Amino acid sequence: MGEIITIHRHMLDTEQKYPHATGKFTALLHHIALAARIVAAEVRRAGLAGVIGTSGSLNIQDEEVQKLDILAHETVEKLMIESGYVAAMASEEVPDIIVAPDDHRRGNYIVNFDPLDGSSNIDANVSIGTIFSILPRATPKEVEPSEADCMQSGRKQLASGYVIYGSSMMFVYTTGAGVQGFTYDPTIGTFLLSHKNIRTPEYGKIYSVNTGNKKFWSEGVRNYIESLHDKDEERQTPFSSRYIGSLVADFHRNLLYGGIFLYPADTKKDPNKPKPKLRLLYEANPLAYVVEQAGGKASDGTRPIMDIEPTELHQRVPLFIGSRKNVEELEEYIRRYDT
Ligand code: AFP
Repeated sequence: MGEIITIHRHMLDTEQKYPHATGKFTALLHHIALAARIVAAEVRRAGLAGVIGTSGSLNIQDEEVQKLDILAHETVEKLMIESGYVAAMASEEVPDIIVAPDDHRRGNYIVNFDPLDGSSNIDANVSIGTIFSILPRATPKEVEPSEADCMQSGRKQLASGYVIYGSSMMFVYTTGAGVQGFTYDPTIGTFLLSHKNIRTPEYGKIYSVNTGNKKFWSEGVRNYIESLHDKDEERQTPFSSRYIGSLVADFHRNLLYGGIFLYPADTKKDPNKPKPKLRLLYEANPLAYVVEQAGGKASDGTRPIMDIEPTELHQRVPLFIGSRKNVEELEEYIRRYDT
């Protein structure tokens, strides 16, 4: 039997060694893990409690909101505020930033999160997840936190990660010193270190993309995907196609097995203006930090995701993420055909 390391012990032992990891930072991470356990309980009870299904309203991305999205959002928001370590938050589910009350509960960290990613999969019992990004406060303490605090580039992240509610629940995160994965043990009620220092393969043979959008992609992306179907021993093609439609689940599988996840911009809605779908602050940036820390790469096709200076709170970006060499190959196709 290997050494049993709880998430609590790991965070205390490891994170305290880093300059930005104060006790408060570690405690904030604990509150995120706690929020995940509460959300997981709701996800598991969903069928029984009758909360599955759409609530009928639209979120600010014009997508149908499901009840669990709202529950997950409220759980994360409440725990972050009650932790006393957060100044402001941005969530996929609300149009404006959430500012912590100006009392003992206002801290100095910023948390951007997608409370329940892949929620359109809930009814089919497919894996879904929570994604988070932790930043330092950008504005001085003396002023009210503002959008500028949430709209920082990915390079400013202090920590990021995700929780996956799948056949088992996992908490995967980085604070800039590698990527650690913990699996929840329901018999003792805690996360245990199961995936120490995750490294993603340099090159993988899986590609994940919604090929239903193929006609609406750029020539570079179309040609790249086509090339993955050809037989080429050197490139190890044809690749295997795997697409769940739940970013956390698709990303997590590729992180472990190697490959590339793509959500390119497409002209489905406007033939003259390619539009991306995924959000920079609480989807692309946190996963980009994780993948870079695991030796992989995240790009919008021409530049690293984490170098993008945000211009909108709910900004969308093309996302190409996974094994380093796969992402570089894709970038080469974009350079050759789209620029
Ligand atoms: P939902 O949270 O609305 O289900 O969106 C999920 C998501 O943002 C991301 O998790 C998936 O990778 C992507 O959308 C799937 O989008 P398509 O259904 O357009 O392929």
